[in-house]
Amino acid sequence: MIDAARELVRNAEQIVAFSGAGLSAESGVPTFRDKDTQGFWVEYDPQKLATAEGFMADPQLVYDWYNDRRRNITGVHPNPAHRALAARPDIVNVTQNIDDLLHRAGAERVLQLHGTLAVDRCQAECGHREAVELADPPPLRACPRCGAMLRPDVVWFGEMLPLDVWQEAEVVSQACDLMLVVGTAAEVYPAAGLIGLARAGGAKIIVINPNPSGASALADLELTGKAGELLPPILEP
Ligand code: BJW
Repeated sequence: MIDAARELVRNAEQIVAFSGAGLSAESGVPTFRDKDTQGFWVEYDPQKLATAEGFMADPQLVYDWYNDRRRNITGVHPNPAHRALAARPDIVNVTQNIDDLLHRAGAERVLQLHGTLAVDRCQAECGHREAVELADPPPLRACPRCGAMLRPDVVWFGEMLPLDVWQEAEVVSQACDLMLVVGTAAEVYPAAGLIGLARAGGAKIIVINPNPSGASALADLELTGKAGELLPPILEP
């Protein structure tokens, strides 16, 4: 299987790596839906923590949860999967992850579909944004421009993905001839729809995941295992 994957990689002209929480799991960042690795949604209610309604109902709870995640991320490091992707500047990374581990590994092209922990923005969408120190994030506070609450610059359920990032992700997914689908349950849309888009455009699909996922049915090759163990041998020259 690894040899077959290496062959597909060797023959590809444009590769997109579409990733999810499983990419950062071996760094110690919890996933969302895994029962065996204490996924966030096993313990917490996504309606309370990952919706605008949840934030408006209890902004302190939601903001504190994201600040905990910000601090946790500063204590972890890119794993071999991040480094293998970063070592290939020809690969476009389209990720659902809001951490900075691909960047820290040195990846040059990273499209973050669901935003980033490193920025706060105005919940009332007045346009104000500010960078946040991940190791020492600020407390919940009002927007200096309009007085509404500031919130993490991430995409919650029911919200649109950042249009420029989404459009670029659509273009590269349609144009690629190989998509590596790494560490995602492929259940959240519209992000998961990029896999079908790539396939419809003629791309081969390699799925890397220890478990079956929403991408399994679209896979030309499904490698069962951890990203940190499988990606380095597949991507190394
Ligand atoms: C490993 C591993 C190892 C473990 N190696 N692998 C079409 C159909 C159905 C529903 C919808 C639809 N279109 C829209 C929807 C609604 C909704 C949705 O998709 N719901 C589904 C859950 C049913 N989508 C939305 O609301 C989106 N917005 C939208 O559609 O706007 C349009 C609109 C707006 C307004 C009006 C009208 C239209 C927005 C979705 C935003 C998702 N946000 C979150 C939180 C972001 C911030 C944060 O991080 O806190 O994004 S939810 C959460 O899920 C997070 C993730 O990015 C996302 C994906 O999760 P992921 O990465 O797949 O993680 P897991 O945990 O699920 O899976 C991990 C995988 O790794 C597993 O498979 C493991 O096996 C594997 N793994 N260790 C490799 N070592």
